[in-house]
Amino acid sequence: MSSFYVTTPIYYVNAAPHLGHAYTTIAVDVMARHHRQRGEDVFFLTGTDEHGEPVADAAKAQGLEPKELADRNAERFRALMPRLGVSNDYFIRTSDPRHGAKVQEVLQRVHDNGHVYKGLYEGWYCPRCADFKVENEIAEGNRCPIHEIELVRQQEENWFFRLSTFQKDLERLYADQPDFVMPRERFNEAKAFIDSGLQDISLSRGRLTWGVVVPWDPTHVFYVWFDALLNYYTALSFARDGEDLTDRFWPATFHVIGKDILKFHTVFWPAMLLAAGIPLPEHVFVHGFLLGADGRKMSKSLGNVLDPFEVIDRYGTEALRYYLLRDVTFGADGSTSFDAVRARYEGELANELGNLASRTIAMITRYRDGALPEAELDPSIVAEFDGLPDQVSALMDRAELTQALETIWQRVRRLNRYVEEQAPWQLAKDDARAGDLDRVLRTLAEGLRAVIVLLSPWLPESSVKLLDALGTPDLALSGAALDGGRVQRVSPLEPLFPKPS
Ligand code: ME8
Repeated sequence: MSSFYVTTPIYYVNAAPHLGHAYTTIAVDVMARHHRQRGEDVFFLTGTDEHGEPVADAAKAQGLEPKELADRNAERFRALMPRLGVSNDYFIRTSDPRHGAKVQEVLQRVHDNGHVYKGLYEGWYCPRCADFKVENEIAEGNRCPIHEIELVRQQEENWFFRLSTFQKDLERLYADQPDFVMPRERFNEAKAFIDSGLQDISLSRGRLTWGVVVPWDPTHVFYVWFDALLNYYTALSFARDGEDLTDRFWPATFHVIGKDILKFHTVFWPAMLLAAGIPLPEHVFVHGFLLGADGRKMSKSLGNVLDPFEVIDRYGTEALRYYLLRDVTFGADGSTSFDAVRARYEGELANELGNLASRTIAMITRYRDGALPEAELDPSIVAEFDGLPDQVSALMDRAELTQALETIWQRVRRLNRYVEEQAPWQLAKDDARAGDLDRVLRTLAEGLRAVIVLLSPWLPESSVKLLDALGTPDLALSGAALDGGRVQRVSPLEPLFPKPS
């Protein structure tokens, strides 16, 4: 059985979860569920990034110890997962001592392999990113381009990682593996960063105590980014009691991240793994940014933030899952708004999919007492569904989640047009056309079954309800082919996407 290991970034516990966190996590959940449908051995990891300056500073501002703030906010992230319908296999917290011990073990190896030295660092530092910025990353007015705060000039004696010695290795990686970073635009961005010449980077911080202690120099803690990146690797060694999953799932198949943390995942991370002698992940998929309704960066002060909990309360979890991956092409930036959620919910989930499901079940119930007679499927629809599961899988293999959803949705629309073209209510009036009605009803039932199996990663709850009503609970992707003969008897179905009260 092939394995599929997929991760989200681990989120900073300096603030509460927001739409951006929900977005990446839902996307990864869709990928994990799709690969489970393919019968693969799947592991889906998410969690929280708890060390370092961003968290220490936020705790201090609130008069808390960093661990207190971390405990409080990690719980909020953990509680978010079931609310989003997310099926993660483990939730890692980097304050877990088992993570710390493994980080020490791996970075000690990097040290022993000769990739570490002590030196003096001076540069422009963003405390919110926990990142020293290189020249082309400094915005006007000496500001952080992400947080828009003024950068701080910092100088300190640090342990350094010899990133520069991996220049050739990374160039070769990018030459040999054009799908190491996806989509292409992000690959080019990462490659340009490498081509501009790599400089050694700080591996430890001397001023900070909230972190994993450097084993060969206990006056330092590791720079939070290396501690954080290593979560993807360390989690496998302790996620299951008494079992080490590393051999089963490493290397990771996909790290999915936002474009704000590209450099860490596409440059620092592979170099660090090479230095430790650990195999590299297969792909890093970099998605874009969700923006406010006005197309500007979401910000509380601009009042343009879409609140995921408001969406869930009004339209349900699946509306949020569907909307985010439908309205904003996964990989690109896109604006978000409550009105746009409403439009997708009413126009597509309720009127297209919900209607198709309720009409199909109602007609089979009314005209055939709920029992579906044997009949050949309509060849025109069979042709349009031909190869569909493979097409969807191919798109999902490249994390093209929006295109995959669109490919399935075209069939939802096709089936609705089929109802209009065939007008089963007319056929039902004419006994001589009973065979035609059987064919239309069977084609609709099987088409509906196929689309909902394919849609189940996006709409996990609705698909269970609908497949239950069709009497065919199997979610396996192999069953999404339209070869007929599965649905035998339908049972009543509550509206899948009711009008919110
Ligand atoms: O960077 N649009 O954590 P973080 C889309 N701890 N996605 C967004 C977003 C937006 N407006 N805002 C946030 C960190 N995200 C580090 C990561 S990984 C080893 C350590 C998502 O809490 C997106 O996935 O700032 C982004 O990369 C991530 O949240 C940053 O989360």
